[in-house]
Amino acid sequence: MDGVTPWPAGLEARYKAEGYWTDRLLGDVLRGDPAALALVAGDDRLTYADLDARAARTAAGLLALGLRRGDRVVVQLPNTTGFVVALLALVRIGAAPVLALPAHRESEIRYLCELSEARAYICADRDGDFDYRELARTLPVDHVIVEGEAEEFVPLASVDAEPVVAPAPEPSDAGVFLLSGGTTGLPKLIPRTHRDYVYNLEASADLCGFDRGTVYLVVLPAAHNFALACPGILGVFATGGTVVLAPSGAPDEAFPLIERERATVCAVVPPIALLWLDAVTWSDEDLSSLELLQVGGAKLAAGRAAEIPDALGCQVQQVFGMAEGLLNYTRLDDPRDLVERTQGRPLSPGDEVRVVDEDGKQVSPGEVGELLTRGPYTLRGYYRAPEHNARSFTPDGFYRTGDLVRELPSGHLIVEGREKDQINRGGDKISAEELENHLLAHPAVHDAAVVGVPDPVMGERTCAFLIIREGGEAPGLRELKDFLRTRGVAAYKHPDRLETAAAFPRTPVGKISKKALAARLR
Ligand code: OOB
Repeated sequence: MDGVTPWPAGLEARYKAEGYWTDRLLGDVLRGDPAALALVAGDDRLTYADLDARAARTAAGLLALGLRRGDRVVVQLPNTTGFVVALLALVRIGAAPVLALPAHRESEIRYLCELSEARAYICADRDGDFDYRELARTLPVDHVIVEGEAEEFVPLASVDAEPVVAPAPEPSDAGVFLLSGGTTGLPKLIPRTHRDYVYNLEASADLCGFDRGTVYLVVLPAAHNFALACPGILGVFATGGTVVLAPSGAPDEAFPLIERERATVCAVVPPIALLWLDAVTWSDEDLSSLELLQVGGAKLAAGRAAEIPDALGCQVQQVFGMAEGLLNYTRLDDPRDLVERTQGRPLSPGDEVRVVDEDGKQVSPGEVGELLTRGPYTLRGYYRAPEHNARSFTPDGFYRTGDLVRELPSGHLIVEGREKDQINRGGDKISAEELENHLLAHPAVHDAAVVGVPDPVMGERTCAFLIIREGGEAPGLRELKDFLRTRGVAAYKHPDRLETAAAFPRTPVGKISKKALAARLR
Protein backbone atom coordinates (compact mmCIF):
# COMPACT_ATOMS: atom_id res chain seq x y z
CA MET A 1 0.00 0.00 0.00
CA ASP A 2 1.18 3.47 -0.89
CA GLY A 3 2.46 5.50 2.02
CA VAL A 4 4.03 2.94 4.33
CA THR A 5 7.82 2.73 4.36
CA PRO A 6 8.27 -1.03 4.83
CA TRP A 7 10.45 -2.61 7.49
CA PRO A 8 13.38 -4.50 5.93
CA ALA A 9 12.66 -8.17 5.20
CA GLY A 10 15.03 -9.36 7.94
CA LEU A 11 13.25 -7.41 10.65
CA GLU A 12 9.83 -8.34 9.29
CA ALA A 13 10.75 -12.01 9.57
CA ARG A 14 12.06 -11.45 13.08
CA TYR A 15 9.01 -9.52 14.32
CA LYS A 16 6.76 -12.30 13.00
CA ALA A 17 8.93 -15.09 14.41
CA GLU A 18 9.11 -13.44 17.82
CA GLY A 19 5.35 -13.05 17.85
CA TYR A 20 5.07 -9.24 17.81
CA TRP A 21 3.34 -9.21 14.46
CA THR A 22 0.27 -11.34 13.94
CA ASP A 23 -2.48 -11.28 11.34
CA ARG A 24 -4.91 -9.66 13.73
CA LEU A 25 -6.52 -6.52 12.32
CA LEU A 26 -7.66 -3.31 13.96
CA GLY A 27 -11.22 -4.04 12.85
CA ASP A 28 -11.31 -7.16 15.02
CA VAL A 29 -10.42 -5.59 18.37
CA LEU A 30 -13.88 -5.94 19.91
CA ARG A 31 -13.22 -9.00 22.01
CA GLY A 32 -15.53 -8.48 24.98
CA ASP A 33 -18.46 -10.61 25.99
CA PRO A 34 -21.35 -9.63 23.64
CA ALA A 35 -23.53 -8.72 26.61
CA ALA A 36 -20.83 -6.77 28.47
CA LEU A 37 -20.80 -2.99 28.52
CA ALA A 38 -18.30 -1.71 25.94
CA LEU A 39 -18.92 2.03 25.71
CA VAL A 40 -20.50 4.75 27.82
CA ALA A 41 -20.74 8.19 26.16
CA GLY A 42 -23.26 10.84 27.15
CA ASP A 43 -26.59 9.03 27.31
CA ASP A 44 -25.34 6.10 25.20
CA ARG A 45 -24.58 2.75 26.83
CA LEU A 46 -23.49 0.17 24.25
CA THR A 47 -22.72 -3.49 24.83
CA TYR A 48 -20.06 -5.23 22.75
CA ALA A 49 -22.88 -6.68 20.63
CA ASP A 50 -24.40 -3.21 20.11
CA LEU A 51 -21.07 -1.63 19.22
CA ASP A 52 -20.14 -4.47 16.87
CA ALA A 53 -23.50 -4.13 15.08
CA ARG A 54 -23.15 -0.34 14.82
CA ALA A 55 -19.62 -0.67 13.41
CA ALA A 56 -20.72 -3.32 10.89
CA ARG A 57 -23.68 -1.25 9.67
CA THR A 58 -21.61 1.93 9.44
CA ALA A 59 -18.89 0.04 7.55
CA ALA A 60 -21.50 -1.13 5.03
CA GLY A 61 -22.79 2.45 4.77
CA LEU A 62 -19.28 3.74 4.03
CA LEU A 63 -18.87 1.10 1.30
CA ALA A 64 -22.22 2.16 -0.15
CA LEU A 65 -20.91 5.74 -0.34
CA GLY A 66 -18.04 4.40 -2.42
CA LEU A 67 -15.24 4.37 0.13
CA ARG A 68 -12.75 1.54 -0.31
CA ARG A 69 -9.67 -0.13 1.11
CA GLY A 70 -6.66 2.18 0.74
CA ASP A 71 -8.71 5.41 0.86
CA ARG A 72 -7.89 8.05 3.48
CA VAL A 73 -10.56 9.81 5.51
CA VAL A 74 -9.85 12.80 7.74
CA VAL A 75 -11.72 12.25 11.02
CA GLN A 76 -12.21 15.18 13.39
CA LEU A 77 -14.59 14.24 16.18
CA PRO A 78 -14.65 14.92 19.90
CA ASN A 79 -15.08 12.15 22.49
CA THR A 80 -18.38 10.77 21.24
CA THR A 81 -19.95 7.46 20.25
CA GLY A 82 -19.62 8.66 16.66
CA PHE A 83 -15.85 8.79 16.94
CA VAL A 84 -15.62 5.20 18.13
CA VAL A 85 -18.12 3.86 15.59
CA ALA A 86 -16.58 5.76 12.66
CA LEU A 87 -13.09 4.61 13.61
CA LEU A 88 -14.07 0.95 13.88
CA ALA A 89 -16.08 1.11 10.64
CA LEU A 90 -13.22 2.71 8.69
CA VAL A 91 -10.57 0.26 9.85
CA ARG A 92 -12.90 -2.65 9.03
CA ILE A 93 -13.18 -1.63 5.37
CA GLY A 94 -9.49 -0.74 5.26
CA ALA A 95 -10.02 2.98 4.70
CA ALA A 96 -7.50 4.69 6.97
CA PRO A 97 -8.69 7.45 9.29
CA VAL A 98 -6.37 10.46 9.48
CA LEU A 99 -6.86 11.39 13.13
CA ALA A 100 -7.12 15.16 13.49
CA LEU A 101 -7.73 16.77 16.87
CA PRO A 102 -10.98 18.64 17.57
CA ALA A 103 -8.89 21.78 18.20
CA HIS A 104 -7.53 21.84 14.66
CA ARG A 105 -8.80 24.51 12.33
CA GLU A 106 -8.74 25.30 8.65
CA SER A 107 -4.98 25.62 8.33
CA GLU A 108 -4.37 22.13 9.71
CA ILE A 109 -7.44 20.37 8.26
CA ARG A 110 -7.02 21.66 4.70
CA TYR A 111 -3.38 20.61 4.74
CA LEU A 112 -4.24 17.13 6.05
CA CYS A 113 -6.92 16.66 3.39
CA GLU A 114 -4.55 17.74 0.64
CA LEU A 115 -1.54 15.76 1.82
CA SER A 116 -3.52 12.57 2.34
CA GLU A 117 -5.74 13.15 -0.71
CA ALA A 118 -8.61 12.29 1.59
CA ARG A 119 -11.81 11.03 -0.04
CA ALA A 120 -13.92 12.13 2.90
CA TYR A 121 -14.01 14.33 6.00
CA ILE A 122 -15.95 13.22 9.07
CA CYS A 123 -16.60 15.98 11.59
CA ALA A 124 -18.88 17.25 14.34
CA ASP A 125 -21.37 20.02 13.61
CA ARG A 126 -19.87 22.57 15.99
CA ASP A 127 -17.36 23.14 18.77
CA GLY A 128 -18.74 26.08 20.78
CA ASP A 129 -18.70 29.04 18.40
CA PHE A 130 -16.80 27.19 15.74
CA ASP A 131 -18.75 25.60 12.88
CA TYR A 132 -16.97 22.61 11.29
CA ARG A 133 -19.52 22.57 8.44
CA GLU A 134 -18.36 25.97 7.28
CA LEU A 135 -14.83 24.64 7.14
CA ALA A 136 -16.05 21.48 5.38
CA ARG A 137 -17.56 23.57 2.56
CA THR A 138 -14.09 24.61 1.45
CA LEU A 139 -12.36 21.21 1.54
CA PRO A 140 -11.28 19.19 -1.49
CA VAL A 141 -13.09 15.93 -0.52
CA ASP A 142 -15.83 13.86 -2.19
CA HIS A 143 -17.87 13.30 0.97
CA VAL A 144 -18.51 15.22 4.15
CA ILE A 145 -20.11 13.24 6.97
CA VAL A 146 -21.34 15.09 10.04
CA GLU A 147 -22.14 13.82 13.51
CA GLY A 148 -25.04 15.99 14.68
CA GLU A 149 -26.83 18.64 12.57
CA ALA A 150 -25.53 17.85 9.08
CA GLU A 151 -27.16 20.67 7.03
CA GLU A 152 -26.46 19.83 3.35
CA PHE A 153 -24.00 17.05 4.27
CA VAL A 154 -24.42 13.36 5.06
CA PRO A 155 -25.51 12.72 8.67
CA LEU A 156 -23.25 10.11 10.29
CA ALA A 157 -26.36 8.33 11.60
CA SER A 158 -27.53 7.82 8.01
CA VAL A 159 -24.31 6.05 7.00
CA ASP A 160 -26.01 2.77 7.68
CA ALA A 161 -26.68 -0.34 5.63
CA GLU A 162 -27.15 -4.09 5.98
CA PRO A 163 -23.74 -5.51 6.89
CA VAL A 164 -21.80 -6.97 3.96
CA VAL A 165 -18.62 -8.98 3.65
CA ALA A 166 -15.96 -6.52 2.57
CA PRO A 167 -12.46 -7.36 1.33
CA ALA A 168 -10.22 -7.30 4.41
CA PRO A 169 -7.14 -5.08 4.58
CA GLU A 170 -3.67 -6.61 4.79
CA PRO A 171 -1.96 -6.56 8.22
CA SER A 172 0.85 -4.56 6.59
CA ASP A 173 -1.56 -1.84 5.36
CA ALA A 174 -1.72 1.53 7.11
CA GLY A 175 -4.62 1.10 9.50
CA VAL A 176 -4.63 4.64 10.85
CA PHE A 177 -2.64 7.82 10.31
CA LEU A 178 -1.57 9.67 13.44
CA LEU A 179 -0.31 13.24 13.51
CA SER A 180 3.25 13.99 14.44
CA GLY A 181 3.88 16.67 17.06
CA GLY A 182 5.86 18.38 14.37
CA THR A 183 9.20 20.13 14.16
CA THR A 184 8.89 21.45 10.62
CA GLY A 185 6.81 24.04 8.81
CA LEU A 186 4.03 21.54 8.14
CA PRO A 187 2.76 18.64 10.26
CA LYS A 188 3.68 15.09 9.29
CA LEU A 189 1.52 12.00 9.02
CA ILE A 190 2.48 8.75 10.69
CA PRO A 191 1.21 5.58 9.07
CA ARG A 192 0.49 2.93 11.71
CA THR A 193 0.01 -0.48 10.15
CA HIS A 194 -2.66 -2.86 11.42
CA ARG A 195 -0.04 -5.26 12.73
CA ASP A 196 2.17 -2.71 14.46
CA TYR A 197 -0.75 -0.87 16.06
CA VAL A 198 -2.47 -4.08 17.17
CA TYR A 199 0.78 -5.09 18.85
CA ASN A 200 1.09 -1.59 20.39
CA LEU A 201 -2.35 -1.80 22.01
CA GLU A 202 -2.31 -5.47 22.99
CA ALA A 203 1.16 -5.38 24.56
CA SER A 204 0.22 -2.15 26.37
CA ALA A 205 -3.01 -3.67 27.71
CA ASP A 206 -1.05 -6.65 28.94
CA LEU A 207 1.59 -4.48 30.65
CA CYS A 208 -1.09 -2.37 32.35
CA GLY A 209 -3.06 -5.40 33.52
CA PHE A 210 -6.24 -4.52 31.60
CA ASP A 211 -9.01 -7.12 31.77
CA ARG A 212 -12.80 -7.46 31.75
CA GLY A 213 -13.03 -5.52 34.97
CA THR A 214 -11.23 -2.47 33.57
CA VAL A 215 -13.33 0.68 33.37
CA TYR A 216 -11.26 3.21 31.43
CA LEU A 217 -12.16 6.89 31.57
CA VAL A 218 -11.13 8.89 28.48
CA VAL A 219 -10.45 12.56 29.24
CA LEU A 220 -7.80 13.30 26.59
CA PRO A 221 -8.90 13.62 22.97
CA ALA A 222 -9.79 10.08 21.84
CA ALA A 223 -7.90 10.76 18.61
CA HIS A 224 -4.61 11.05 20.49
CA ASN A 225 -2.41 7.95 20.51
CA PHE A 226 -2.21 7.91 24.33
CA ALA A 227 -5.99 7.70 24.82
CA LEU A 228 -6.55 5.55 21.75
CA ALA A 229 -4.02 2.76 22.01
CA CYS A 230 -1.64 3.09 25.00
CA PRO A 231 -3.55 0.89 26.01
CA GLY A 232 -6.40 3.33 25.57
CA ILE A 233 -9.81 2.73 24.06
CA LEU A 234 -8.62 0.02 21.69
CA GLY A 235 -6.65 -1.75 24.43
CA VAL A 236 -9.80 -1.88 26.55
CA PHE A 237 -11.86 -3.31 23.69
CA ALA A 238 -9.24 -6.00 23.05
CA THR A 239 -9.45 -7.14 26.68
CA GLY A 240 -13.19 -6.87 27.22
CA GLY A 241 -13.49 -3.91 29.60
CA THR A 242 -15.56 -0.74 29.46
CA VAL A 243 -14.67 2.62 27.92
CA VAL A 244 -16.24 5.74 29.40
CA LEU A 245 -15.89 8.93 27.34
CA ALA A 246 -15.64 12.26 29.16
CA PRO A 247 -15.71 15.57 27.27
CA SER A 248 -12.55 16.77 29.05
CA GLY A 249 -10.34 16.35 32.10
CA ALA A 250 -12.05 19.13 34.06
CA PRO A 251 -12.69 17.77 37.58
CA ASP A 252 -16.35 18.79 37.50
CA GLU A 253 -16.86 16.59 34.43
CA ALA A 254 -14.42 13.76 35.10
CA PHE A 255 -14.94 13.18 38.86
CA PRO A 256 -18.71 12.56 38.69
CA LEU A 257 -18.08 10.05 35.88
CA ILE A 258 -15.43 8.24 37.93
CA GLU A 259 -17.90 7.97 40.79
CA ARG A 260 -20.92 6.98 38.68
CA GLU A 261 -19.16 4.43 36.42
CA ARG A 262 -16.66 3.22 39.04
CA ALA A 263 -13.75 4.01 36.67
CA THR A 264 -10.55 2.10 37.43
CA VAL A 265 -8.04 3.69 35.03
CA CYS A 266 -7.48 7.04 33.39
CA ALA A 267 -4.73 8.57 31.20
CA VAL A 268 -3.89 12.24 31.66
CA VAL A 269 -1.26 14.85 30.80
CA PRO A 270 0.61 16.48 33.72
CA PRO A 271 -1.52 19.69 33.88
CA ILE A 272 -4.64 17.55 34.41
CA ALA A 273 -2.87 15.48 37.09
CA LEU A 274 -1.95 18.73 38.90
CA LEU A 275 -5.50 20.01 38.59
CA TRP A 276 -6.84 16.77 40.08
CA LEU A 277 -4.34 16.88 42.95
CA ASP A 278 -5.76 20.26 43.79
CA ALA A 279 -9.42 19.43 43.14
CA VAL A 280 -9.57 16.32 45.36
CA THR A 281 -8.98 18.50 48.36
CA TRP A 282 -12.39 20.19 47.90
CA SER A 283 -14.45 17.83 45.77
CA ASP A 284 -16.63 15.27 47.51
CA GLU A 285 -16.98 12.69 44.73
CA ASP A 286 -15.99 9.14 45.53
CA LEU A 287 -12.84 8.32 43.55
CA SER A 288 -12.11 5.10 45.43
CA SER A 289 -12.65 2.92 42.32
CA LEU A 290 -9.57 4.48 40.69
CA GLU A 291 -6.65 2.02 40.65
CA LEU A 292 -4.26 3.51 38.11
CA LEU A 293 -3.52 7.01 36.82
CA GLN A 294 -1.33 7.02 33.72
CA VAL A 295 0.51 10.31 33.26
CA GLY A 296 2.36 11.18 30.06
CA GLY A 297 2.72 13.47 27.07
CA ALA A 298 5.04 15.81 28.96
CA LYS A 299 7.33 15.46 31.94
CA LEU A 300 5.76 14.94 35.34
CA ALA A 301 7.87 16.33 38.17
CA ALA A 302 9.07 13.60 40.55
CA GLY A 303 7.60 15.44 43.54
CA ARG A 304 4.16 15.60 42.00
CA ALA A 305 4.27 11.95 40.95
CA ALA A 306 4.97 11.09 44.59
CA GLU A 307 1.84 12.92 45.76
CA ILE A 308 -0.59 11.04 43.52
CA PRO A 309 -0.98 7.71 45.39
CA ASP A 310 -1.98 9.30 48.70
CA ALA A 311 -4.01 12.14 47.27
CA LEU A 312 -5.99 10.15 44.69
CA GLY A 313 -5.82 6.72 46.27
CA CYS A 314 -4.38 5.03 43.18
CA GLN A 315 -1.14 3.93 41.62
CA VAL A 316 0.67 6.26 39.24
CA GLN A 317 2.32 5.16 36.02
CA GLN A 318 4.58 7.38 33.94
CA VAL A 319 4.23 7.03 30.18
CA PHE A 320 6.76 8.51 27.79
CA GLY A 321 5.41 7.82 24.36
CA MET A 322 5.19 9.22 20.89
CA ALA A 323 2.79 8.92 17.97
CA GLU A 324 5.76 7.66 15.94
CA GLY A 325 5.80 4.46 18.00
CA LEU A 326 8.08 3.81 20.97
CA LEU A 327 6.30 3.67 24.32
CA ASN A 328 8.01 3.68 27.68
CA TYR A 329 6.06 2.73 30.77
CA THR A 330 6.95 2.42 34.41
CA ARG A 331 5.84 -1.06 35.46
CA LEU A 332 3.07 -1.67 37.98
CA ASP A 333 5.55 -3.50 40.22
CA ASP A 334 8.48 -1.09 39.80
CA PRO A 335 9.92 0.29 43.02
CA ARG A 336 8.45 3.64 44.02
CA ASP A 337 11.65 5.47 43.30
CA LEU A 338 11.69 4.44 39.63
CA VAL A 339 7.99 5.24 39.23
CA GLU A 340 8.50 8.73 40.59
CA ARG A 341 11.84 9.63 39.01
CA THR A 342 11.77 8.00 35.59
CA GLN A 343 9.60 8.08 32.51
CA GLY A 344 9.57 4.30 32.26
CA ARG A 345 11.32 1.79 30.06
CA PRO A 346 10.45 0.45 26.60
CA LEU A 347 7.29 -1.60 26.24
CA SER A 348 8.73 -4.33 24.04
CA PRO A 349 11.77 -6.60 24.14
CA GLY A 350 11.83 -5.84 20.39
CA ASP A 351 12.42 -2.13 21.03
CA GLU A 352 16.01 -1.08 20.31
CA VAL A 353 17.15 2.17 21.89
CA ARG A 354 20.40 4.09 21.51
CA VAL A 355 21.41 7.22 23.36
CA VAL A 356 23.84 9.20 21.20
CA ASP A 357 25.86 12.42 21.18
CA GLU A 358 25.88 15.08 18.46
CA ASP A 359 28.10 12.92 16.25
CA GLY A 360 25.75 9.98 16.54
CA LYS A 361 28.12 8.09 18.82
CA GLN A 362 26.73 6.17 21.77
CA VAL A 363 27.26 8.12 25.03
CA SER A 364 28.72 6.47 28.13
CA PRO A 365 26.15 4.74 30.32
CA GLY A 366 24.15 7.26 32.34
CA GLU A 367 25.11 10.26 30.19
CA VAL A 368 22.54 12.48 28.51
CA GLY A 369 22.10 12.10 24.76
CA GLU A 370 19.52 11.97 22.01
CA LEU A 371 17.23 8.96 22.02
CA LEU A 372 17.16 6.94 18.80
CA THR A 373 14.88 3.96 18.42
CA ARG A 374 13.57 1.28 16.11
CA GLY A 375 11.31 -1.64 16.76
CA PRO A 376 8.17 -3.58 15.91
CA TYR A 377 5.80 -0.63 16.32
CA THR A 378 7.99 2.39 15.47
CA LEU A 379 7.54 3.93 12.03
CA ARG A 380 10.20 3.67 9.33
CA GLY A 381 9.11 6.80 7.51
CA TYR A 382 6.56 9.60 7.56
CA TYR A 383 3.91 9.59 4.87
CA ARG A 384 4.98 11.29 1.63
CA ALA A 385 7.94 13.11 3.19
CA PRO A 386 11.15 11.77 1.58
CA GLU A 387 13.33 14.78 2.42
CA HIS A 388 12.19 14.93 6.00
CA ASN A 389 12.64 11.16 6.32
CA ALA A 390 16.24 11.42 5.19
CA ARG A 391 16.87 13.63 8.25
CA SER A 392 14.59 11.92 10.77
CA PHE A 393 16.04 8.41 10.46
CA THR A 394 19.54 6.98 10.61
CA PRO A 395 20.69 4.93 7.62
CA ASP A 396 19.90 1.76 9.61
CA GLY A 397 16.35 2.88 10.27
CA PHE A 398 16.47 4.30 13.78
CA TYR A 399 13.99 7.14 14.35
CA ARG A 400 15.62 10.27 15.80
CA THR A 401 13.20 11.25 18.56
CA GLY A 402 14.74 14.67 19.29
CA ASP A 403 14.35 13.86 23.00
CA LEU A 404 17.34 14.09 25.33
CA VAL A 405 17.39 11.23 27.81
CA ARG A 406 19.52 9.43 30.35
CA GLU A 407 19.31 5.63 30.55
CA LEU A 408 19.58 3.90 33.93
CA PRO A 409 21.10 0.42 34.26
CA SER A 410 17.54 -0.96 34.61
CA GLY A 411 16.71 0.42 31.16
CA HIS A 412 14.49 3.14 32.61
CA LEU A 413 14.77 6.49 30.84
CA ILE A 414 14.75 9.95 32.34
CA VAL A 415 13.73 12.69 29.92
CA GLU A 416 16.21 15.54 30.42
CA GLY A 417 15.22 17.88 27.62
CA ARG A 418 14.66 18.23 23.95
CA GLU A 419 16.75 18.92 20.90
CA LYS A 420 13.87 19.36 18.50
CA ASP A 421 12.48 22.80 17.76
CA GLN A 422 9.15 22.16 19.40
CA ILE A 423 7.22 23.51 22.37
CA ASN A 424 5.49 20.99 24.64
CA ARG A 425 2.62 22.98 26.11
CA GLY A 426 1.16 20.65 28.69
CA GLY A 427 1.36 17.72 26.26
CA ASP A 428 0.18 19.71 23.22
CA LYS A 429 3.04 19.88 20.76
CA ILE A 430 3.75 23.04 18.78
CA SER A 431 6.26 23.16 15.95
CA ALA A 432 8.19 26.41 16.33
CA GLU A 433 8.76 26.60 12.58
CA GLU A 434 5.08 26.12 11.77
CA LEU A 435 4.08 28.97 14.07
CA GLU A 436 6.96 31.18 12.87
CA ASN A 437 5.76 30.78 9.27
CA HIS A 438 2.31 32.00 10.28
CA LEU A 439 3.77 34.94 12.18
CA LEU A 440 5.95 35.89 9.21
CA ALA A 441 2.79 36.33 7.16
CA HIS A 442 1.77 39.26 9.39
CA PRO A 443 2.38 42.53 7.48
CA ALA A 444 4.26 44.18 10.37
CA VAL A 445 6.56 41.23 11.05
CA HIS A 446 10.06 41.18 9.61
CA ASP A 447 11.28 38.07 11.46
CA ALA A 448 9.90 35.72 14.09
CA ALA A 449 11.31 33.16 16.53
CA VAL A 450 9.23 31.01 18.86
CA VAL A 451 10.55 29.55 22.11
CA GLY A 452 9.15 27.70 25.12
CA VAL A 453 9.05 29.44 28.50
CA PRO A 454 9.06 27.27 31.64
CA ASP A 455 5.68 27.21 33.37
CA PRO A 456 4.80 25.54 36.68
CA VAL A 457 1.50 24.10 35.43
CA MET A 458 1.88 23.65 31.68
CA GLY A 459 5.55 22.69 31.78
CA GLU A 460 6.08 25.24 29.03
CA ARG A 461 4.21 28.10 27.47
CA THR A 462 4.83 29.68 24.09
CA CYS A 463 6.64 32.96 23.60
CA ALA A 464 6.91 34.62 20.19
CA PHE A 465 9.81 37.02 19.60
CA LEU A 466 9.18 39.42 16.72
CA ILE A 467 11.38 41.81 14.83
CA ILE A 468 9.09 44.52 13.48
CA ARG A 469 9.51 45.93 9.97
CA GLU A 470 10.86 49.45 9.53
CA GLY A 471 7.95 51.83 9.99
CA GLY A 472 5.67 48.96 11.04
CA GLU A 473 3.71 48.88 14.27
CA ALA A 474 4.10 45.92 16.62
CA PRO A 475 0.82 44.02 17.02
CA GLY A 476 -0.43 43.34 20.53
CA LEU A 477 -0.90 39.77 21.77
CA ARG A 478 -4.67 39.98 21.33
CA GLU A 479 -4.32 41.25 17.76
CA LEU A 480 -1.78 38.58 16.94
CA LYS A 481 -4.11 35.85 18.20
CA ASP A 482 -6.94 37.27 16.08
CA PHE A 483 -4.60 37.25 13.12
CA LEU A 484 -3.73 33.58 13.71
CA ARG A 485 -7.41 32.77 14.18
CA THR A 486 -8.26 34.25 10.78
CA ARG A 487 -5.47 32.16 9.31
CA GLY A 488 -7.21 29.09 10.73
CA VAL A 489 -4.49 28.11 13.20
CA ALA A 490 -5.58 25.93 16.16
CA ALA A 491 -5.82 28.00 19.35
CA TYR A 492 -3.39 25.82 21.35
CA LYS A 493 -0.66 26.96 18.95
CA HIS A 494 -1.26 30.65 19.61
CA PRO A 495 1.54 32.31 21.59
CA ASP A 496 0.95 33.01 25.30
CA ARG A 497 3.45 35.82 25.31
CA LEU A 498 4.89 38.31 22.87
CA GLU A 499 8.27 40.08 22.92
CA THR A 500 9.80 42.37 20.36
CA ALA A 501 13.50 42.39 19.57
CA ALA A 502 15.81 44.56 17.50
CA ALA A 503 17.85 41.53 16.41
CA PHE A 504 18.07 37.84 17.24
CA PRO A 505 21.11 36.28 18.89
CA ARG A 506 22.89 33.87 16.55
CA THR A 507 24.83 30.65 17.00
CA PRO A 508 28.37 30.44 15.59
CA VAL A 509 26.95 28.95 12.37
CA GLY A 510 24.48 31.82 12.03
CA LYS A 511 21.25 30.11 13.12
CA ILE A 512 18.94 31.89 15.55
CA SER A 513 20.00 30.87 19.06
CA LYS A 514 16.77 29.88 20.77
CA LYS A 515 18.69 29.15 23.94
CA ALA A 516 19.96 32.74 24.10
CA LEU A 517 16.48 34.03 23.27
CA ALA A 518 14.89 31.96 26.03
CA ALA A 519 17.57 33.23 28.43
CA ARG A 520 16.40 36.81 27.74
CA LEU A 521 13.14 35.94 29.47
CA ARG A 522 14.77 34.95 32.74
C1 OOB B 1 2.74 11.54 23.29
O1 OOB B 1 2.88 11.53 21.92
P1 OOB B 1 3.16 12.81 21.01
O2 OOB B 1 3.42 12.26 19.65
O3 OOB B 1 2.08 13.81 21.18
O4 OOB B 1 4.47 13.50 21.57
C2 OOB B 1 5.69 12.80 21.71
C3 OOB B 1 6.70 13.64 22.46
C4 OOB B 1 7.94 12.88 22.86
O5 OOB B 1 8.87 12.77 21.81
C5 OOB B 1 8.42 13.74 24.01
O6 OOB B 1 9.07 14.88 23.52
C6 OOB B 1 7.15 14.17 24.69
O7 OOB B 1 6.15 14.12 23.68
N1 OOB B 1 6.75 13.30 25.80
C7 OOB B 1 7.26 13.33 27.05
C8 OOB B 1 6.56 12.36 27.80
N2 OOB B 1 5.65 11.77 26.98
C9 OOB B 1 5.79 12.36 25.78
N3 OOB B 1 8.24 14.09 27.59
C10 OOB B 1 8.53 13.87 28.90
N4 OOB B 1 7.90 12.97 29.67
C11 OOB B 1 6.91 12.18 29.18
N5 OOB B 1 6.29 11.27 29.96
O8 OOB B 1 2.92 12.54 23.95
C12 OOB B 1 2.35 10.25 23.91
C13 OOB B 1 2.04 9.17 23.11
C14 OOB B 1 1.67 7.97 23.69
C15 OOB B 1 1.60 7.86 25.06
C16 OOB B 1 1.90 8.95 25.85
C17 OOB B 1 2.27 10.15 25.29
